[in-house]
Amino acid sequence: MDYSLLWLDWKRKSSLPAYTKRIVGMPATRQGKAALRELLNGLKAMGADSELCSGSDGCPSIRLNECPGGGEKAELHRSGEGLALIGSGRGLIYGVFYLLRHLALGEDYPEWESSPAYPIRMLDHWDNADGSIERGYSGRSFFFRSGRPVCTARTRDYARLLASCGLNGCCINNVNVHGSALKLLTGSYKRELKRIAVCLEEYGVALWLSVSFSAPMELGGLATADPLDPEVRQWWQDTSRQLFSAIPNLAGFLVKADSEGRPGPHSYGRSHAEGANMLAEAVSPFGGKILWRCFVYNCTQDWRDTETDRAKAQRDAFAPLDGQFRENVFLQIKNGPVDFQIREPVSPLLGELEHTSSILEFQIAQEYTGQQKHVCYLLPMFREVLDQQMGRRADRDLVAERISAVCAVSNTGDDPNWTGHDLAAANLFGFGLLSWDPSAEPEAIAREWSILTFGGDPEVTDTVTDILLRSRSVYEKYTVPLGIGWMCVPGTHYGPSPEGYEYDRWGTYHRATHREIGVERGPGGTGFTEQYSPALAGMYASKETCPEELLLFFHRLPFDYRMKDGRTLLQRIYDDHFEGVEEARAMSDAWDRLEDRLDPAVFARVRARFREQLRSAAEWRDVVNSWLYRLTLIPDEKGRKLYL
Ligand code: GCV
Repeated sequence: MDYSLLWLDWKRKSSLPAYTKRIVGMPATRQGKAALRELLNGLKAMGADSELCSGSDGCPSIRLNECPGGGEKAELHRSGEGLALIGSGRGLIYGVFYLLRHLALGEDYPEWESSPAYPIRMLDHWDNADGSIERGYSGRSFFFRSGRPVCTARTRDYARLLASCGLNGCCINNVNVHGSALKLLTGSYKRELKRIAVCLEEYGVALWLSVSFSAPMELGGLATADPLDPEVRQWWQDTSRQLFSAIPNLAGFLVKADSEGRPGPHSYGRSHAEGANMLAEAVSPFGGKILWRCFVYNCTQDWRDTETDRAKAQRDAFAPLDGQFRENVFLQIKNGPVDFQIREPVSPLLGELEHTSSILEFQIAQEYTGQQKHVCYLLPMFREVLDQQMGRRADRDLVAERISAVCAVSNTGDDPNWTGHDLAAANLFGFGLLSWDPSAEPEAIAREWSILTFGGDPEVTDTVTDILLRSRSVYEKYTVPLGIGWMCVPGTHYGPSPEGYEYDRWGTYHRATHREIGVERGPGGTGFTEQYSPALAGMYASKETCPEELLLFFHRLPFDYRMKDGRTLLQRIYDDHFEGVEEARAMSDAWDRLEDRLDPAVFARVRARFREQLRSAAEWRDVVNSWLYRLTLIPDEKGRKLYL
């Protein structure tokens, strides 16, 4: 095998509870059998001498009780000296992985009765048919090779990894559908897609496909893709019927329409609701769902236009359509109003929909957060989003309670360690756990992931957990603190370029002059704050009550603005950059001290990534600070060097 099994590489335990010796129960379904196999293999790897028995004969045992149906609930109960694991085939899979994880953590008798918070918990791959991955930082696609989908042993291990942390779906191709990926809808690749779907299905992972809105023209030879055109509707219905009947376990389509140049209903004067509903109608007879992305904004903005505010675009486009979507449509909403920056407020659209299902989209691919060369543990950010009270309802008002599903842009590729940076796998694992239970604690997740991945050496666990928990704020400090965002190199989005996007068309401006920086988004500015409930709008609109870490997202401020601790805004930005680099160095040093406690190959890989992180962090510090110095001619109060 040329890849690792990440946290599923169970480590040998010096002792295990007596009940691990006997396994009782013979699940009937394919998923139940997979659960049993995982249990036996997992226990064996941990050193248990388990046997499969027809009865417990009064001895402690693990009993698997498979219930009919396909629900996801899992129950784990004490039963005498042993354990009973109860669930459908899928439930047993989640229960077995939960049990194995807890045995690996050295925790005996985990009582557990759990259902996932959301019925859809998935990863979105931005994999292209040629094997490249848009915003991929860990090798090439393991779903596509030379223009065709492929199913390999890795597909199965991927399904195991997903199920083991509670995930139940993946969309295997890029939302920007081009090249031979277009043909995934036709008969050309049905055999391969079926193999992938069947493979994923064994672990309860559904297959999703991204589709192009203009497929009826690109593939069907029609003159239009107008969603109200009878021939177009028929084309989608026929295509969906053929696809769903050929591919079991196909859950539906993901669509990026009228976004960043992708085709969509607007070209025909139709609304997003008309576009999405037409597709929803086509997949509805097969239980299919449509995930319709809300990442819609003007990407050809003139930078001199100060009226248009990209942050406002999604709420403006979709809130008026609330209630117009069919019930099998989910609006897919990125966590922030702009685009996966290290710090953004929560998307106001998440507080708007009362009659439409939504799926919250995170990005664990670290496009703007260090591209898996920098360590950046994203779970604290995800929890902040899920825990945000939107101020729109008396109850069930948290984002976690308002959404109906969750997804994340995947950070995996065919690198032997799956995620490029070994520590980035914590984001994959953690996103899974959080999608099952949005109240899961980032610190507990980090600790668990570290133990499962590196073994139980407390020094390693404490150090790795500490690095992970500090990493987001460290990254934020040396890159774009205070919510300013977008100072990265255009196109690649790696490394600093403070004015890289300033005079471009993407609507992401900070408009810095020698006196001030930031976009005013309060009522006296673009009015973006008004998109929130009165409580949030008021908080963000005032400089005094706006959370400091978002100050420059919401406000345009002079460089001599006094922060709460008395420093000027400029000095705070200088300081953050210096501190961020020092804190990155401290994380790297802490890793170095683990040298004798880790597998040498893993240690060396992560050390090399830390070297690059330190180089890049220093570059960010020097480029941003010297740019600010040249603009303002105000030196650092502490007399540090501010120019390259
Ligand atoms: C898949 C950002 C990324 C694009 C991505 C887009 C999206 O703009 O840079 O690569 O396209 O988001 O989410 O659709």
